Amino acid sequence: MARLTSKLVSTLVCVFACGVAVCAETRFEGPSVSKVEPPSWWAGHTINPVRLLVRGKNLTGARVRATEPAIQTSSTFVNRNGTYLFVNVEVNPTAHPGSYPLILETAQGNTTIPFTIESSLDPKTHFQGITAADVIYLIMTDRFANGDPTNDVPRDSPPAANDRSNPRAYHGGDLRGVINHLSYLKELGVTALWLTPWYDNWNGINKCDKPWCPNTYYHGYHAIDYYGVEDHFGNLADLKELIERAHALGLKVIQDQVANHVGSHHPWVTDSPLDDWFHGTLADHQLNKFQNSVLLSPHANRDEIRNTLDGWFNDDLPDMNQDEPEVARYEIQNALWWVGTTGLDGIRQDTIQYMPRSFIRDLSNALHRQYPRMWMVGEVMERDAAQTAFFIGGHVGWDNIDTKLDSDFDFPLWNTSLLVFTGKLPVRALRDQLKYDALYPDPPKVTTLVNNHDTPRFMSLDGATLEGAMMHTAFTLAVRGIPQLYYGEEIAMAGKEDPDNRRDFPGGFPGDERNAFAAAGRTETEERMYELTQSWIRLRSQHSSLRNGSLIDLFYDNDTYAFARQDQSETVIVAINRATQEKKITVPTGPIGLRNGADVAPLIGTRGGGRVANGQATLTVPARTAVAFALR
Ligand SMILES: [Ca+2]
Ligand SMILES: [Ca+2]
Ligand SMILES: [Ca+2]
Repeated sequence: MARLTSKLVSTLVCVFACGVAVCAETRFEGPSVSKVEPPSWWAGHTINPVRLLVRGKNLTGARVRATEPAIQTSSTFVNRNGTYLFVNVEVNPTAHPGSYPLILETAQGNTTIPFTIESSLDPKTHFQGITAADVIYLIMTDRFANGDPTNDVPRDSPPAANDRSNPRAYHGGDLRGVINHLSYLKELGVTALWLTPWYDNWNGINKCDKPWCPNTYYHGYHAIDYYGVEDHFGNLADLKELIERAHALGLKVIQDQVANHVGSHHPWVTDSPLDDWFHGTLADHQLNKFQNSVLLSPHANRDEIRNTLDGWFNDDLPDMNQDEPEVARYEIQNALWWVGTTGLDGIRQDTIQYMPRSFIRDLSNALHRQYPRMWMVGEVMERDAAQTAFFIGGHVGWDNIDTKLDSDFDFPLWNTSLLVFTGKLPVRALRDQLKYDALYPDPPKVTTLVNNHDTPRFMSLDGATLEGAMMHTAFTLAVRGIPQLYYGEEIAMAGKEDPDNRRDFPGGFPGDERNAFAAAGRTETEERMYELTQSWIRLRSQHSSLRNGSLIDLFYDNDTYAFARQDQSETVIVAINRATQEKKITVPTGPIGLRNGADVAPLIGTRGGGRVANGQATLTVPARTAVAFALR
């Protein structure tokens, strides 16, 4: 990476034994640099100085100096092995973009640390944040579309690592494939894309005698370089192009960040920057027992809490120690570097509850300080709303910490909706779950989901029907929160547990028999699901009350749930009938402030309307359907 200008110093070292001197020439090698993190920063940034982590060799005793007055260095620290160096770089607010190499000197020689000041992206059109006006679409990059077959088998990757017949191998999907299908996503109506992690992962293939082998890290959750783009997916230029082209179409982009752990092939695992960089070592660490509720309880014992925060997610995922200030600083800078470098609009933070709440707060604050609209959603994969509500920002927990986390996923409501629409719970369970919104400081800020890459697809659940999938999607798009779809659910794709739920999108890959990105390539079932999804997204975009309105329960029983969404300008009633016959339900209109004679106009799912009379409206809801009415 750096041009090496080291010199070799030789010294005669003599050992005296039995009065005889034995001498040998020892050669001391000069310093070298192989990695600088971050490689660039900005003038006028809220983080100043930025702290660089430099990887190299023979760094012991190093001093670092700037070559230009626009930047200044301080607080250099070198680790015991002389393989990592930390240094503060203070950037003068008036510094111009350009190259600002630093000089690293030891007694044995010197070398340069490459470093650049970048120009800042326009905050009007970047870093936009996510709101309830958005509909998020989750893409597993490897499984969506292959737009560039030349990156399918990187040079150091064994051919078997790229194999579409192995559900745990790379299948060839990439950033170019997403770029090529932006118009499909625009047409569907979604407004934000969440891509699974694009950090560089190891290119090899794991072999073992277990059912999950051979496997690869096609999913991206095992980073070996927090500043690199996965070479199967493309490069940084492709990523920047994707984000600019998405923005040009009015689509936002969300990065999947994984601060909790890295992959076991990360160079830090065999040579750490600091002894406490990770919780434990590859040979000696705790495994997380996932007793997650101890994180919620003020009465939990310290050992259980430490196991949940410090234990490795599995033996293959070394756990980062955010209680070490150098780790926290590294990770906060890394999060901000991706935002500033690419202009992305939001972050999904993986396994967020396994990191200290003080770190979640510090990360959220740093993001908001630099990018006021920036948004981060955390994965707290729990079915208990008390647990998810504990982690969302806007309120102080028993530990006196407000995480400031913008959003977390509403797994409790997702779980209830799946059970309802596969016939395992009465429909009124939706209302019964929503009553726990009392636990959230601001319920509309949660992120609702139809499914994700860690959950079986709707159509593969016990009791699944197409009508059930349609009601589940319609409900998710009509209830409060920020809805998140999962690629393929809009065409009712099937798939059981991971990795079966990550099948290739039909038509995204060379040689596919048909192309479900186009209506002509979709089956009748796929087309019905696509049109239902598109229609409810459109309805949401046309009605402010569905995006931001309050939610008022009107009617609930074993087969039916009707609720109003209401804001200053309008009222929409959503009614869901799971029964196999049409139902007429009578709802009170007084609580939503409607006078007799108001018009009940069908919006979606039915043609039948009516008028408010005697303080009531009677709604006709066809069998196994979700419908909506406007009240005027
Ligand atoms: Ca490819
Ligand atoms: Ca790779
Ligand atoms: Ca952890």
